[in-house]
Amino acid sequence: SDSTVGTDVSNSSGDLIKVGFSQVGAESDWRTANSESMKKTFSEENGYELIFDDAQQKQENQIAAIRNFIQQDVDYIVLAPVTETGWDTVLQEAKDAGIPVIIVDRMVNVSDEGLYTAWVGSNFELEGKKAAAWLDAYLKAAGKGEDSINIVDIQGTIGASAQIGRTAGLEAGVNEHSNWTLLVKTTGEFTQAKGQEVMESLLKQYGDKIDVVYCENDNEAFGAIDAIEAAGYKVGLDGDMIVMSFDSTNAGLTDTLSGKISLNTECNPLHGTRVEEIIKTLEKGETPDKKKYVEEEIFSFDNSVPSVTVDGTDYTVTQVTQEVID
Ligand code: GYE
Repeated sequence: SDSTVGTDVSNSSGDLIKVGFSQVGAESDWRTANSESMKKTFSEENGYELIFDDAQQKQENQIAAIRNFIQQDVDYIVLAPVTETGWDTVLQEAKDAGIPVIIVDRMVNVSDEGLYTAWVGSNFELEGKKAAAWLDAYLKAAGKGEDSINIVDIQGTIGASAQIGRTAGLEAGVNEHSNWTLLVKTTGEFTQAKGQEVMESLLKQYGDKIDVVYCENDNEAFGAIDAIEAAGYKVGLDGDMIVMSFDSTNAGLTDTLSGKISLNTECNPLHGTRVEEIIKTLEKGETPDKKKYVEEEIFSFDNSVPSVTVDGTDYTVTQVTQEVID
């Protein structure tokens, strides 16, 4: 919740806390909601000066932004990393400057975990496993458990934790089913335009052999659905192809309600107050959790699968309604 918004956390001298936030870009609806959440929390009235940098999906821009934050002597650096690798040098520079680095959303893969203070975000592999478990349960409930199923994976930005985890979750599911075939994995870069472009070429290559289109975010799903419909096929559980997606943005859930997206696995973007909690903990001289996962739901068009089990834990599947979207 946003319950901490409005709390004054200015430090004792009355100065604003200076936060440099290096954001990935503006590639998706999820990202827009995430940027809004950060801006809302790190406002002047809440006691912050926010330096917001949009890296346009380029790591080199993020590295330049971090160096700039160091030069401006910010109190905290917040990084939403585009990909996992390649951060050691610049994070060492921040550490040498004595500036705590908080990682949000995707993770970094660094040689020394001491190069960042804390991370908060989603368990992307769990998201992928939930989606695969739903597909298994849905097909069985529909009497298609033994059918041969051809899947295409429209991946996110290659090397991003959200891509790595969601692809791995699907692959684990495919490995458990001798009747599932992963025809191809190809990136849609988490954007609608690329999702559409990629789907157009997949349709040319595989046509109606495709049973399931596993899109690693909502925007890719929007593009893929446009391509599928333009090619004359019907999306949905009673159609030619099942489209699965991640994020559960408003527009994504609207397409889930209409049945165009059959399953939407939530990824929560409202990290502003979560990052603020880490900063407040540090301001008190206390140690925040090194890694913190956000809890997330699963939304489906129909109610044939009430819950899924992943690694021994049950997760409720909620049939989407207009109230859920509102
Ligand atoms: O799923 C996608 C966005 O890293 C969780 O990035 C984030 C992903 C999200 O572009 O829509």
